[in-house]
Amino acid sequence: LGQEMGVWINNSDGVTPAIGKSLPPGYSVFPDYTNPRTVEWWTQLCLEFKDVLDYDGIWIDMNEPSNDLTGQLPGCAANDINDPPYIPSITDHSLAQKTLCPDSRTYLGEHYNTHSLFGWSQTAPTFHVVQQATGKRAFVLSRSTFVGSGKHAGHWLGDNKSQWKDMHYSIIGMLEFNLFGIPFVGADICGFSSNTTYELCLRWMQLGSFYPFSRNHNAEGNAAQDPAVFGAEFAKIARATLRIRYSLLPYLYTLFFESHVHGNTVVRSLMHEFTSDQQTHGIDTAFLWGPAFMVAPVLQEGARSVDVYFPEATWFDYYTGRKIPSTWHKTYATVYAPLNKIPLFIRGGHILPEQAPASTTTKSRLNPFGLIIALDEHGEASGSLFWDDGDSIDTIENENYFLAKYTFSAGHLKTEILKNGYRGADSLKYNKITILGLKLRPHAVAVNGGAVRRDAFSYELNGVRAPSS
Ligand SMILES: *[C@@H]1O[C@H](CO)[C@@H](O)[C@H](O)[C@H]1NC(C)=O
Ligand SMILES: *[C@@H]1O[C@H](CO)[C@@H](O)[C@H](O)[C@H]1NC(C)=O
Ligand SMILES: CC(=O)N[C@H]1CO[C@H](CO)[C@@H](O)[C@@H]1O
Repeated sequence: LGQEMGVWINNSDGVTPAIGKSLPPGYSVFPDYTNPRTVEWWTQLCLEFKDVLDYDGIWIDMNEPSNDLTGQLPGCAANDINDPPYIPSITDHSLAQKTLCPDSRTYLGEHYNTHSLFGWSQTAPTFHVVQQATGKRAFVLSRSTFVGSGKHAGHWLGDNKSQWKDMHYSIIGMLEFNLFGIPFVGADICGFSSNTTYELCLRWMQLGSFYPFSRNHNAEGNAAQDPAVFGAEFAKIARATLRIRYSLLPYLYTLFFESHVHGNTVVRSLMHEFTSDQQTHGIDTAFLWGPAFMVAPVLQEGARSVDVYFPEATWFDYYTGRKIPSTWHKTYATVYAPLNKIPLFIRGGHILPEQAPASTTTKSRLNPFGLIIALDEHGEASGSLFWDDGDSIDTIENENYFLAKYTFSAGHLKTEILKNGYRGADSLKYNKITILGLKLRPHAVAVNGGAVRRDAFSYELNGVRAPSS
């Protein structure tokens, strides 16, 4: 059909298709998504494929476009466009390396000019056809992206290796892609090529639990690396870390709402939040979810502690809720991180919505909500919650969502409903409100003026827990 419709990238003659080698077993042609005819062809095939396999989303790969040969058959002609005066420092010093010859013809012009747009041009049509085929919000994952791709797809950081330095680089890649406007990003957890090890994979499961796009992915022929394969202890640790991710999903989802509407980053560097603190500028070993949640993973083999930099702010240990001593501010502090723990911190001044996790989000989204209220030095905090049905199209444009703003001040939590357009939120409850950083002993708690029973709240002062009576 593609041949009949003339949708391939052509050789420089403009009529014969470029033939290279992508995935095995045979030779490949390369659809030219800059051509409107190709979009028609692709749309038709994706719609038909829905009847073969009932998909929710489409993962588009090898779309650099990637080719196992240097240029298509029989190789690139010697001319100025294939061998321009300047070639960046790339493998084989050839622009055709692992792709097509620069003088190949696409609808929008020579491949020399459109190469970086191959993945981008495939992304929007894929997004639209997934929505057409499923009637739901599309999930598209693309290996090749360009400016603007974030509107239609997420991205994984490509074929990394199961090695400690690649795990570290993944933080840099994730921070960069958030600046590029492609916030739904992550690397292949435990590494893609070569065999992983128990400890690397465990530390990567912990870090990867906090990638916006969180996926353990392996190359064919490697030793298995899924979280169940290393035994019960490993599985228990991976499960615990993933449950933290899933319990904070309402916070993460709200950050995605803000990114979608205002262009904010979802994951950001410490520099992004503490710009005037020069010591934060070089930090690529820790990162934040939005303004308020710091992840400081272990990135070295054998390490059982992490040196964490705490910018000037109130910080709480996520696990204990205890305040980080102010003597640790603006300096690196050594934080204990045994194999079963990834250091996590909450920044005072912020309110994070949470929800009890479950094995799928279909189930967890019915669970009660909670709030983590982390107070700043003035005893204040604020935050918000965006909530909708999770998979219908254009809920923001159609105002089918719930949006609440929380403020805590002088011992009072106030919730303002800014948008009340999602009926599914009506039946949801809060069952746990955690306040970190209270300076005085709470004598009583009231909700909308009505006293809360003494056995429904407990508190801890100076590390001593007062039993609920
Ligand atoms: C490629 O060649 C086909 C004929 O094989 C033609 O229909 C199509 O328009 C050509 N496309 C480009 C971009 O040259
Ligand atoms: C990786 O593990 C697989 C499966 O256990 C094994 O066949 C392969 O030889 C290993 N590769 C290396 C480089 O050790
Ligand atoms: C070997 C390899 O391709 N490593 C890549 C893994 O992913 C990071 C980004 O997360 C790249 O920077 C590496 O080049």
